[in-house]
Amino acid sequence: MATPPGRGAIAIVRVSGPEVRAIAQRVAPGAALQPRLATLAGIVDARGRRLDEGLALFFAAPASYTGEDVLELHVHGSPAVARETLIAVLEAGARLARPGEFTRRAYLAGKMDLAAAEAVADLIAADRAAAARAAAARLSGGLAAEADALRARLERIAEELAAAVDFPDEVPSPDPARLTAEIAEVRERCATLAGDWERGRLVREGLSVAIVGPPNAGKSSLLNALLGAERAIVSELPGTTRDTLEESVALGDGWARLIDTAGIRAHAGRIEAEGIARTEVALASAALALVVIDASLPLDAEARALLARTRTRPRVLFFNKSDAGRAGFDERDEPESDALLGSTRDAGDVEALRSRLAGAAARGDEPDWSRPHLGTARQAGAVLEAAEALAAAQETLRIGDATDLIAGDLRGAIRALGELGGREADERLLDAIFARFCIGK
Ligand SMILES: Nc1nc2c(ncn2[C@@H]2O[C@H](COP(=O)(O)OP(=O)(O)OP(=O)(O)O)[C@@H](O)[C@H]2O)c(=O)[nH]1
Ligand SMILES: [Mg+2]
Repeated sequence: MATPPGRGAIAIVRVSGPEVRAIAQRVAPGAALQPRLATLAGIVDARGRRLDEGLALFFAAPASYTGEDVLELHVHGSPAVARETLIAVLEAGARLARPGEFTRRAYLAGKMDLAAAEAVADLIAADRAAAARAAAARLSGGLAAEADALRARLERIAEELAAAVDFPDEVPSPDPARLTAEIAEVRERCATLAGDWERGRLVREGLSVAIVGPPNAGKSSLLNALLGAERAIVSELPGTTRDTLEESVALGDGWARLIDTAGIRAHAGRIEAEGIARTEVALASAALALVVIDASLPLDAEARALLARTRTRPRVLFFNKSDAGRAGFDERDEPESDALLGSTRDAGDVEALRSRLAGAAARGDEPDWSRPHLGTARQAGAVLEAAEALAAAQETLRIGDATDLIAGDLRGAIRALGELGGREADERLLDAIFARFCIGK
């Protein structure tokens, strides 16, 4: 099924492979299998019963999405008709596609590189316009071309080095200053890719905000207030939230993923301690910390410790429960002078906090999607690996070691860039990538 389950104007069943013509003759006997021509045809099941009248659209190999013969049957969008059509196609000799199998075949047929295939999955998964724009720009395959170009430059250097080692009398040793400059240029391009990836992350995933603070400070209440929904359990008992809980919320032009966490305290039971460990992970990986402190109580050692250790990172401070007092707020130190004082129960206070968060979310502007950019953590990992290997090569050259000693690092970078362009993908990697596709793609 190429269309989602449910009722709609049309439903599309798609078949790909060498048997497509034979299958078409069984399920849509009247269809003219002329490439790219939609014809009206009766759709029949294995017993010859007419299921529907629909459009048959045929693509002849290799000019199709998968590079194989492809047939699309467009039937009326009733779940029953769609299902019967699918069964008819299966009875005629097809089998169900595995997740992402159409795109996997397209990749294996050389129709697209791996980065473009991953962009297809991202495009389908995109739920915001900016994320869709980013994925759509990657369909054209600029990333693989960029990776190949960088790889080719490194390969030239590696060959030059090898020649100088193999034929020391004929081939002069390459000039280290020139090598350094060339490697620096490739590394620079890797750094641009990595930088765009970080900025693009904000667009794709939203700003990640970890709501942290001592138990009972009102973190879950704040999550609910920002969402406008009673999503998290709130109670007067400290230690209510045990596990992290994540919800998305629109923030000005951008959006954020708010992560409610278990309150941090030293003496916690076993389950609560496990929750606090998760809080630490959330805090470490979030772009922004939203630190919530009970303003009505004097600052205790734990609150002070949390304030101190979040000073060096992007954070927004909210002293809560202002309706009950402000002793803690008044005791705060100079680095906390920009903290907000308010209450989760006051709509105006929540709005003030929301605009403070929106300021942080908007700070990331959309990268220029027209230049090659990374789309997945896997690709970012490959770029970082290449950049690290190049940095090591640069360092070797800087301390004046023999130039041929950088050959190993160059090879590492070449391999990583090969992976980035999808040239060195093995079965396991392909399985992992295509597993996140939906069935009909
Ligand atoms: N007076 C007052 N009480 C509040 C305010 N916000 C939350 N509370 C109360 O504080 C208590 C704790 O709220 P929670 O939101 O569960 O606090 P938490 O930080 O998530 O707590 P843990 O999950 O246990 O770490 C509840 O009884 C809330 O009703 C506020 O602005 N003013
Ligand atoms: Mg809570």
